[in-house]
This record gives sequence, C-alpha cells and structure tokens, in this order.
Amino acid sequence: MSASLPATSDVSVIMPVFNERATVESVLRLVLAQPCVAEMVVVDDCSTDGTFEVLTKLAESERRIRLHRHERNQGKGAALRTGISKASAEIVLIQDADLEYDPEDYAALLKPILSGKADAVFGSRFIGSHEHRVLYFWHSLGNQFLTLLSNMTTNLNLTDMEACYKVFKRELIQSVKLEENRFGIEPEIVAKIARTGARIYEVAISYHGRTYAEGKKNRLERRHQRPSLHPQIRPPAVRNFTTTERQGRRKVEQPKVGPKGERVGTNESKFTAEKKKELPGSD
Ligand SMILES: Nc1nc2c(ncn2[C@@H]2O[C@H](COP(=O)(O)OP(=O)(O)O)[C@@H](O)[C@H]2O)c(=O)[nH]1
Ligand SMILES: [Mg+2]
Repeated sequence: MSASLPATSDVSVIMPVFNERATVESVLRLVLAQPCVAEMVVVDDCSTDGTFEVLTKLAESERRIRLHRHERNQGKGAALRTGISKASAEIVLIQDADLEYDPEDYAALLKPILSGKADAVFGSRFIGSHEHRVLYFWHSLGNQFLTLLSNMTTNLNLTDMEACYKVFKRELIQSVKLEENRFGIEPEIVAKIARTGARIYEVAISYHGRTYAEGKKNRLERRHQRPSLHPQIRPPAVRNFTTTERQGRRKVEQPKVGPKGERVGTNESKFTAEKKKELPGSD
C-alpha cells in the first residue's frame, strides 16, 4: 500500500550492516529502485561472513552507494552515527539491511516532511492495515514496554519506538549528539529529537519479521549488545551511578550518629560524599 511518491530525489538512506550476506544485495536493489534515493550510505560494521565483499562489488557498479567500513564491530548505534555524519542529502532515512521492512513504504514516510508538516517521521508496525508477519509474543511485548517507557519520559504517544524506519530533515538529525553504540540508539534518537521540539509524525509500515534462525540478531544472548535503556528513559533513581556507588548502596550499614546528629562512617555517607565529588553542584 504505497502513497504516490512526492517529487524529490534528495534522500540519503543510511544502512547499518553486520553479517547480512543473505539479504544485503536484495535490500540494496529494492532501496535503489526508489527514485527518491540520492545516495545510500552503507556502513559495514566489520562483517565476517562475506557481506563486505558483496557490498564492495555492488558499490563499484552503482555510484549512489557510499561504502564505509568499521575496523572492528561496534554495534548498530555506532554504524548509524557514522552514516548520519556522512549524509549529504536534505532528508535522512534509516534502513536496516535485512528484509523485514519494505522500501515501498518510503513514499508514505516522506510525505509529512515533503508537505511541510513534519521535521521527523517514525514508522510504526502497530498501526494501520499494512501486512505484518506474526512472530514472537514476548519480543513484541518487550517492544511495547520500551515504547511505553520512552513515551513516559518524552510525553510523546508513539506506538513503536523500536521500528527501524525513522526519517529526519538532515539538519535536525545532524544537530543532535548521539552517543549509544548498540541498540540503545533507538530510544536515544527518540528522546533527543523530542527534546528539540521537532514536529514528529508517525506512519504505518508493513513488517516481514524474520526468525532468529533466519538471521535476526539475538540481543539478549549477546550480552554486550543488550539494548541498554538509554539514560533518557531510565528512572532517575538508577541514573548515573557508578559500579562503586552501586556496591556502596547494596551494603548499607547501620548508621552511626556524630555529635551533631549527622551520619558518620557508613557506606551511605561515603556514597553521598563520593557522589558530591563526582557530580559537582548536586546535593
Ligand atoms: N552495524 C551493525 N549493525 C548491526 C549490528 N547488529 C545488527 N545490526 C544491523 O541492525 C539491523 C537490525 O538488526 P536485527 O537483527 O534485524 O534487529 P531488529 O530487527 O531491530 O530486531 C540490521 O541491519 C543489522 O544488520 C552490529 O553489531 N553492527
Ligand atoms: Mg531486523
């Protein structure tokens, strides 16, 4: 179900890639078939399955592909940050390297920006009548929970914070400082874009989810890639504590009281003093 394509060819598609040899060529061809695509900034995150060789070959025959490679695997967030910094077209669109999302949806995603209503557009798999492959219940519940946490802190009413399709005016996305390296990049983008006061729209997209056997990355198995809750959506009580601080909090001793009624010699008082040193200005 695609809207008619607005007349522009000024879109930079950013594609983070890690070990996607089975799908990457098909995705590239589908993306490049969209007339709005001015360039594809592809960031290979040190793939080890031959993906980079496939990409190199494709880049030789298609001038719109700008290929970059990380020397070591750093994660989707790091690849997106590299890609966003290299984008040169007026509009930036994020595209995964698997076949779960459909570039035919670009027209609908671009429309709110091209018609002057939006500065950023997020795709949603949970609204509209587009087709969706039915897959993991707990995975989708996890997504909805993360979206809820994100909405509570941004006061936006998004329905799918984790969806891959996110579109921005280039100046907007390049003006926010992104820091997450792994999958925590999704809530970070939403939180930081929300904070700019940008006009955000949501658009229904189709979704052809893949199973883990088909190549989906298992975020929970690979502990180092677990989607961290970005500080923007962490409850304040667990924000900014160092490991030492957390250990200090766990072993709270009986408070000893000094001559003026103050607590002395406890982990709690050490914790407070340490925290004061580390967070100047806090009380
Ligand atoms: N650059 C980079 N991309 C990754 C990494 N892990 C996953 N990706 C890419 O991120 C996208 C989403 O990964 P996927 O496993 O489909 O996760 P999901 O669809 O968000 O559940 C795909 O294009 C992957 O190739 C990584 O370590 N580095
Ligand atoms: Mg995917």
